[in-house]
Amino acid sequence: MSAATVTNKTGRAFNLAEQVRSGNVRAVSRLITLLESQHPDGTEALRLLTPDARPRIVIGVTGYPGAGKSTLVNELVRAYRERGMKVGVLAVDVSSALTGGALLGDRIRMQEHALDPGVYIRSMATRGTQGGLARTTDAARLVLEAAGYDVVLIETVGVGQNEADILNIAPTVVAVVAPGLGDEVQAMKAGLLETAHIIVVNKIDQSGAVCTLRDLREWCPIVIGTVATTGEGLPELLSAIVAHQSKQGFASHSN
Ligand SMILES: Nc1nc2c(ncn2[C@@H]2O[C@H](COP(=O)(O)OP(=O)(O)OP(=O)(O)O)[C@@H](O)[C@H]2O)c(=O)[nH]1
Ligand SMILES: [Mg+2]
Repeated sequence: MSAATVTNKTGRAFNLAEQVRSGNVRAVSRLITLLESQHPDGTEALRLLTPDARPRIVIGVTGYPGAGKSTLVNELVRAYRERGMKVGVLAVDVSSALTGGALLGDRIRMQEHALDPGVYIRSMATRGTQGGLARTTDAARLVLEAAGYDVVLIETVGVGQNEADILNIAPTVVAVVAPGLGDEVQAMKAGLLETAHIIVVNKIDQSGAVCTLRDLREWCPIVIGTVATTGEGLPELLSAIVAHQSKQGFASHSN
């Protein structure tokens, strides 16, 4: 590689890193795309993004397909925006078996925030590689933090390896279940306990909610009932997130 090529490459990465740092949304998207395709410019730009010392809130939202993760994320975005914080959302498609429909659905459910310049929403595919969620999502989180997002919310379907991966990325993990799953909830219990710091039983407007709540509370210390479509239970969830983060020693500015 000639000296000119090296300089060119470093120059491009440097410019991109600068733009990201200034909060340029297009630069953020471009860098995440470069990172997804493992382009050397992306790797170099990421290296140049030294994390700053501001405290960030990083929350993983995992759980069963259709349990209401995106609706809940939408409500969390609203709550943090009301506190004047910039919010980044990474909706991670973890399996090639999932169609684009799920991601489209996520976008529609979060559409009310689409025109808000303080909110960045990105769907990401991990191409089914093991550890793909950890690598690319963590890099995207760093990009968002460098671009000045105070809160990063990561939505992923909780299946298999992804459950463990999300713990490496997000210091606070919220697992979402819906009532009436019966045996499925039983089967999930062990996984939930290992993965999640906070369990949300969403859709408590539906039958079976009391039973599911009671059942899970015997197992898990923090179980919160919500109706994501109306915002019921959101204040309790936000308090639980703050409590968990302060217990972990994270400075919290979400009050
Ligand atoms: N009745 C009721 N419906 C809800 C509630 N929360 C979400 N829903 C509905 O449940 C459906 C699925 O919600 P999503 O937020 O897309 O669920 P998700 O977990 O993100 O789904 P995937 O990303 O496809 O796994 C939507 O039709 C929501 O409107 C709730 O608290 N009560
Ligand atoms: Mg979703």
